[in-house]
Amino acid sequence: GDRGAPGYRGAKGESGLPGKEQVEHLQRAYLQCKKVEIFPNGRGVGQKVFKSAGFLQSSYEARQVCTQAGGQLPSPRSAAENQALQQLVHFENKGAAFLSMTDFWKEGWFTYPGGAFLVYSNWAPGEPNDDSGREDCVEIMANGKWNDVPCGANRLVICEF
Ligand code: 293
Ligand code: CA
Repeated sequence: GDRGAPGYRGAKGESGLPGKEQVEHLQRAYLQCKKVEIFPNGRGVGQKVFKSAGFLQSSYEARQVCTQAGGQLPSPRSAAENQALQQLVHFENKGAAFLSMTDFWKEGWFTYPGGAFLVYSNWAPGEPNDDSGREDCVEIMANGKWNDVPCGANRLVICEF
C-alpha cells in the first residue's frame, strides 16, 4: 500500500496478516459504525441488529421490504433478543410489529422462514388463538408479548440483519 496515504496504519507483519494497529483501527471503526447505525431506531443484540422502517405494512409487503434490504423479518430466538425488539416497538410508538414466523404450513405449528420450529416463544395468554380461523402471522406488542394476527393486517415493519 501507499505509506503516504491518509489512514495508513502501519505495515502488515511478516506473516502477511494485518498488524495489531490495523486490527485495532478496524475495531474502532466498526464500533463507531455500529453506534451510528443503531441510533435512534435500531437495537443491537449479540451479532443481530433490529431496525425499524418506521412505517406500517401487511406481512407480505413487510417481508419484501426486509428481504430487499438484505435482511428478513425478525425472529427473536431468546429473551434477550425479544427484549431488544420490545424496546424498539415500545419507543417507536406505532403499535405492534410483525415477526417472521407463520403457521401456513400447518395450523398451530409456527415455523421460521426456513421451515424450522420455534426454539423460543413469548405468546400472550390465550395466544395463538387463530381468531376467526384467519390468523397465520405473528405480531410482537409493546409489552413484548406475541399474538397471532391476519397476515393482511398492517403492522410496524422492523427488519433483522
Ligand atoms: C379475540 C379474543 C381476544 C384476543 C384477540 C386476538 C386477535 O378477539 O382476547 O385478544 O382474539 O387474539 O388476534
Ligand atoms: Ca390472535
